[in-house]
Amino acid sequence: MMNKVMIIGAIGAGKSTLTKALLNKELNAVKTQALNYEEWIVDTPGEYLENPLFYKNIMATSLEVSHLIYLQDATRQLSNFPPFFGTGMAKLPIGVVTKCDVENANIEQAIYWLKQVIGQAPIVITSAVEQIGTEHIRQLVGCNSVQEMRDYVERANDPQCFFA
Ligand SMILES: Nc1nc2c(ncn2[C@@H]2O[C@H](COP(=O)(O)OP(=O)(O)O)[C@@H](O)[C@H]2O)c(=O)[nH]1
Ligand SMILES: [Mg+2]
Repeated sequence: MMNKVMIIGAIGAGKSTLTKALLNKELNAVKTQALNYEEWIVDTPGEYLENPLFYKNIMATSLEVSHLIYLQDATRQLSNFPPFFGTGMAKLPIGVVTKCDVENANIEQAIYWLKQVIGQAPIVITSAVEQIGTEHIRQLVGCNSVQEMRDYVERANDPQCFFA
């Protein structure tokens, strides 16, 4: 199976914008109302995370992918993830902080939230609009184990991409 990633995050966190940036693609900018399959990425509606009734959909769709991106918007003070949400998912986790380009972004707070969600996992600080961190995500989705992701992060030697 080709490695694939499903992106989970709150409404407006930047899932669809990141999807576009990862694929270098112009997708239409309308709000994501349903699962959106684009090449090796499954973009999800923010409602999937914000309404616990949809958790079963996240679980079911995760069976189709190798990796899950847990997306945290650095411009939001709150997390929509229940604690340890990611540790119950049997897929390779990647924590992603979005909107690091925004002046009032609180990256430390976003990292703190992601650590609560995914435990031990790579975290990448990104801006989809400035294409910061996107290549790290592509490389991590190409990895086939946590150890491969660890090795990649070590080789990359970039403070914007680290193991929590
Ligand atoms: N400054 C900045 N804005 C972003 C970034 N990513 C997304 N946005 C903006 O955040 C808003 C919501 O993005 P969208 O991708 O639709 O969020 P989604 O609901 O998670 O799919 C849009 O206005 C985007 O332009 C980013 O990296 N930097
Ligand atoms: Mg969207």
